[in-house]
Amino acid sequence: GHVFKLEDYRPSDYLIPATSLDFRLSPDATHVTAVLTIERRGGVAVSAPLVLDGDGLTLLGVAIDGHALAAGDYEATPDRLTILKPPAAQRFELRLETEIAPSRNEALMGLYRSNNVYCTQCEAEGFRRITYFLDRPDILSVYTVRIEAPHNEAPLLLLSNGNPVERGALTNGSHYAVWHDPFPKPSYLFALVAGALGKVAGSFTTMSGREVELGIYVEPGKERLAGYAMDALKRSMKWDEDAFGREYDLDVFNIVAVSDFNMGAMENKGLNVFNDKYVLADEETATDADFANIEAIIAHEYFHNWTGNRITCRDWFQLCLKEGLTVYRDHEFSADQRSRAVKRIAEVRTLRAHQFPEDQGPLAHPVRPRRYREINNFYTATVYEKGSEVVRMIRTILGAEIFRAGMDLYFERHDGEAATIEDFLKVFEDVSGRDLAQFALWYHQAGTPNLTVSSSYNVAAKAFTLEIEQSVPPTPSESRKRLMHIPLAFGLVGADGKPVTWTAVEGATVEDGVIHIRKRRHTVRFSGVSQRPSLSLNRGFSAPITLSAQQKADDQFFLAAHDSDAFSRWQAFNTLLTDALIAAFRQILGGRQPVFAGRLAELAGRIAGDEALEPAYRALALALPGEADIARDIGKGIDPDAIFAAREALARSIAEANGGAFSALYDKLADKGPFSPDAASAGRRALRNTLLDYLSLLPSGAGLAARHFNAATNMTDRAAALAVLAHRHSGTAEAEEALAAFEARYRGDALVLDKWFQIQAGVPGAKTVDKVRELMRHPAFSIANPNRVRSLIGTFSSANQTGFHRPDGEGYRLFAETVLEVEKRNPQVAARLATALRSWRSLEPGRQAKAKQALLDMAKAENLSADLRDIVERTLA
Ligand code: B3K
Ligand code: ZN
Repeated sequence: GHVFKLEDYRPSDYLIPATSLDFRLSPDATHVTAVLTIERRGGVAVSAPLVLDGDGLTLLGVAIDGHALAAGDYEATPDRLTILKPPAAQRFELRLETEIAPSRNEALMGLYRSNNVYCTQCEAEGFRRITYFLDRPDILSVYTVRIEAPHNEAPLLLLSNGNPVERGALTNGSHYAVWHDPFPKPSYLFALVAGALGKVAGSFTTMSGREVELGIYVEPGKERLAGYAMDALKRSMKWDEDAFGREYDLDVFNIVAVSDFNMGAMENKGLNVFNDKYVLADEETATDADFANIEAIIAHEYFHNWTGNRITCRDWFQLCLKEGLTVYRDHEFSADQRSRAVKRIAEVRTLRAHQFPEDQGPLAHPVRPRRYREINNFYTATVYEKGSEVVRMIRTILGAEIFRAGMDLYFERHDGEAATIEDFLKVFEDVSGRDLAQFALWYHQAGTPNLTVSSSYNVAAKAFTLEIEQSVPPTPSESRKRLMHIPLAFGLVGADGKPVTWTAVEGATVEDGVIHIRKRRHTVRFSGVSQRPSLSLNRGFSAPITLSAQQKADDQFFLAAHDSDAFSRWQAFNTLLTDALIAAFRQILGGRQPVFAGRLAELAGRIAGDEALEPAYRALALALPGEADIARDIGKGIDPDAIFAAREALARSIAEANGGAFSALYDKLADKGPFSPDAASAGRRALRNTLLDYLSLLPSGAGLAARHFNAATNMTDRAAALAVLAHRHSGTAEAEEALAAFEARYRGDALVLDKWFQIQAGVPGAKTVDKVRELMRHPAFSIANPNRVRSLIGTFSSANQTGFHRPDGEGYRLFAETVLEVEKRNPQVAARLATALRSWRSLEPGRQAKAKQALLDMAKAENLSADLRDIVERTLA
């Protein structure tokens, strides 16, 4: 396939200042008339052909300025329309008629039908499946959209971007609506929705006193499940005014929930389209994690109105300009709405679980890539999550006030434009007077930097010295790396837990608790240090790096109990757990029984019972590193069965040492009073469910989990108990009964049954492959629905280490078969699934060979889509 390169960017010869679309909707033959005002850019030769993008289109007619074109005046294929000799006038009107079949669109890109509702998904290149266009983000156009549909096809509702202009009934049994969006936007932000949907209405008064009408549209009958999303939307609108001075700009803001969607949600101007999983919630059907995700994704899409829509991207290489920045904004929002410390720990866990393996494997790419074959494969953890960390580092380096001034300048300078990462960095250079050239490598260079740190204390000289060395491991096509600017937040902690002071420092710039690493090696010497401190490093996870610190276990234990930085305190305990797990893994491989230091379980007990700590924090601290986390930290020669055994052994040793205390605390934390999804209540449930997980390992643990399941009054507790039963007591009567009860209770509720699929796909061990095969034949399963596929196959391949990596390769075989089956309909979802094999080279040789075979089997399949081919070939390279 074609390789797109950043350096090949050049502005288009033609612009499209205005676009008028007329849809006559019909499931099998939707008629689209596009009237495009085309403008030749100044200086471009009159002879320059106008080349428009298409994708599988049927052209019915083409006219310029009212005259149908003759056969020799244009060339049309399903994927391209070339106007060979455009008029000499600088401006002309191009009229196109195309016909499309939404009902047969299973790729869920462009215009499709979900549950009898027409909807669109245009990012990144779906608009060209609707009409021929200059389908690139730097072509900004003002859209007017008319939608017409028979009443029985799309009763009630006809929506598009912008403000409603007009609507009415026609004599032929159809009705129509006209929408106008005054803000010029790229085609990827176009949206249309039509169908029978229920509405939840709300309103928001903006900071300047304008009234905005809010609408959330859901499947009729599900309106009462949209209340939380509506509340999250209002809080998001307020927060963006308070935190960034950003006001909403249209008269209406609509959100539509659909049940077939390739990702989480989409920020179309004034008309966000959501996967219903991220809208619908009540305590009976949604977990606390679901509530938190809904809040975060509603916020994320809303925040795109400024970071993405008002200021968009010049080209798709700049994707992180909108995504990394908007993730940063939604992280800050959630931190303000909930607990900042807990949110930060959860973010870092996600980054390490998803971005680190990407950065350390064959799919590694810079936050701003320079090459792609299929842009849909670059909506990655690197672009999103690492992209957010890079913005966070800018704030760390400049300070909150200058950062805000930079953001203000960004909005002022680039409103209405399609911008670049260089534009973004320039505003911060301009407001701060600093040179960010070295910092910019965070955008340009792939790979997770590592810092090796050792420290020494000289009593006589009262000097504390750090030896710091940076390295960036090589990544595909980038073997030599340049030195990065790494803002390393730190603290020196005294024996009383208080900060240790120093009088002078040399060897690096140190400002506001941050050491600025810019060279390969720094010897940082603090003088006037009156006692040997414990060293707290990368506080708040100030930089997305790995640390190889020669820290004594005693210091880690001390920091795990006393560090004033909540993140680092969590990190210290997590590092102790990881070290113990890696040692146990090696003992198991060596045929020995793992042994754990008693003080680890003791500290776990102390953290669990520490009333000074938030319950949510305690829950996160007690959650052992996941099997994939442990595998990543081990790095190579991975035997998932040995990792599983090590983790179970540690969990058991913690449970056995703390049984009585955990049990008492478990009883004390039982929910009293009515359900509330707020962060504090969710934190108590999280802690109690974490304790249940430990207690279930003790005698009569299955009975306890079954009681928990039966007594549950909300989905958080019910799903947690079901997971404990299915994962730890698989095959027992208690587990079987609970699974059956859950299925019976939620029969007919596809979104909730996804949890049932997910839990079963996650059951550790060799038997799960067959169970997954069986569940694929369950009436609630559908290979055409992305949520179903992700719940069953996605969970199995990315969250079940022992099941997926079954030594005989049966898990990989099922996986490869299913990915190919999915890809016949939906290449994008198939390609995303396929990334589950990205770390295949870190497996032990036997599994490695079988995983490779599965990749080769996929590679040689016939008619492979560009999406899947790109992932499979890069993974094998
Ligand atoms: N911008 C969309 C993602 C589109 C993915 C296209 N393959 C959602 C978001 O990040 O907000
Ligand atoms: Zn986004």
